[in-house]
Amino acid sequence: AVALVVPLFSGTTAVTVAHAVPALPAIVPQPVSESAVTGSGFTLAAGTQVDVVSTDPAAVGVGTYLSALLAPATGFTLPVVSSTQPAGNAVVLDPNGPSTLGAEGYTLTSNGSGVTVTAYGAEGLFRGVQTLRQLLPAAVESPAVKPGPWTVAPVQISDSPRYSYRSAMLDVARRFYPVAQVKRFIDQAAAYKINTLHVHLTDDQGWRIAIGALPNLTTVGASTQSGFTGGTSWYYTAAEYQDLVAYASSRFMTVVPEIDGPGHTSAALASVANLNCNNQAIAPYSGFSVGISLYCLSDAQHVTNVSSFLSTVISTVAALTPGPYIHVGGDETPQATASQYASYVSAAASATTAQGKRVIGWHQLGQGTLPANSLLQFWGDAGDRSTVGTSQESASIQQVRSGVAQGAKFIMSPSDHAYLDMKYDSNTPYGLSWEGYVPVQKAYDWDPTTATAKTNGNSPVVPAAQIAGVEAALWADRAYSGSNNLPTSTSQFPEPSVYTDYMSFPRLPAIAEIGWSPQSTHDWTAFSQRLAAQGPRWTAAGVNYYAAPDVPWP
Ligand code: TNX
Repeated sequence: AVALVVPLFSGTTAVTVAHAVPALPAIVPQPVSESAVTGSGFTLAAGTQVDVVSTDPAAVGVGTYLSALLAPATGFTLPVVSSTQPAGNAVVLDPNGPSTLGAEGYTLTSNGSGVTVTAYGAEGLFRGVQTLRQLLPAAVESPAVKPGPWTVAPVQISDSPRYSYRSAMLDVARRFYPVAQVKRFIDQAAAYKINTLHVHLTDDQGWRIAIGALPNLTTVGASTQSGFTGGTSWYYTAAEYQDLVAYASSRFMTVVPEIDGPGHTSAALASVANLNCNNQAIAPYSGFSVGISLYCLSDAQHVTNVSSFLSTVISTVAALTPGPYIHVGGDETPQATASQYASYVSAAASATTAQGKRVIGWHQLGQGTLPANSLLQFWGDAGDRSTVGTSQESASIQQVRSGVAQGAKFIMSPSDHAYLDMKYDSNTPYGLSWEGYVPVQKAYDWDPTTATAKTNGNSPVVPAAQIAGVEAALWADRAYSGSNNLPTSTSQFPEPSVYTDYMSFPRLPAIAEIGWSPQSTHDWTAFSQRLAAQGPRWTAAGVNYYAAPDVPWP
């Protein structure tokens, strides 16, 4: 840290200090350590080089990404060069830092003679570049040229994440998101150092990924959304999905595809007859209910049918997915007996491990036998609801306990804090409120290590060592309106970004900070001020955020 001594008084006369101690730049998520540096900072010019101290294509790619990121607002096309001995007066990206930084850690030094981001490889450089963005004026996020000057605030940062799994989920099943809209969300999430995109690809209201061997899944299963029927292309072709995966990877984000089951399966049951006990396909579903469907698992023949279906689907999806995980769902199956549920877990787990992938499931999956290295996603209530202590809550605790005992790691997405589809307050035009309202402070004020505590008499069910990270989940049951009053035709669809922006900003950055920043920095007042400084960035970028009343916007 650089000590700053600023005389506030000259003789006996109070003077206005022209160059006061700079407030630390407002960065979200809060870095591990951040200290002020004296001086005026480094101002980018048209010829400023982005100097990557490596020829590794991934590291050079981060340089190219940074140059492209800065181009629209600055009007500069900063040249990206690779040198072994950077000359200063540049933005230096050095991937040759010590291994102690880990895959995602970085240091960032910015002063009058330049900016240096040092990491142990390209991924850490990318995370550091997201911090660098926030050291520039808000207008840098503008898609059109702005006047500048483009001065990087002087600061010294050393940073690395609390958790390695920091995810955001899109429910493309209830509301179909065109590829461009998913990419937009990827960019928004990456800015807050989210490193995983969970895509909820299947549900009652739609099946969104082409499976070549089962064409009905898209001709029939993709024709509906929540509230709408008649679609012909509400799904991703294999090439579109691969394009999404590649785009996410360019933002150092892993895609986790979810094929939900054995419930939430009306789209599959409408497409593939032998998944139904009477071997008759059901009608496609476009309503708003949950807990309404189940694969037939009540006799050996149908268990075989379901297993074979899952093998086909999961092998197809796994082949398109470089990431290590397949999410097999497992939530909300009120009609399943214990043995039917166990058959599902077994079939889904074998189909997944057969592809060399790791299983993720909603925490209900803990009831079944999990393969080694599985992850469970806790979506229960972290706290203060009237169902605490009821049979529903204790069933949840048993499922979580069973997962813990099997060695599963947990992704924490407690619905009363991390569900971005919950309304902020009674005026929120979209979303649901079954878990109560989730104002920004509530999205921020929780800790993963105690998220299962209040469901268990204040003692956490998941040991800290078994927590892999966090997820912000943006369900889309009510992506058009909070009621069933929908536009009357699909031509009146607002872009998904209208909903996504409003529900995610400012709460997604709150969950991102829970995942990244040390618990010792957790402080609502400080966070709300740093969050407020993001508002002008979202305005510049055209993000339709909610100017929540609990945040002191500038
Ligand atoms: C519960 S959470 C669901 C989803 C809904 C969501 C709406 C979970 C695993 N299942 O099917 O979309 O509530 O808030």
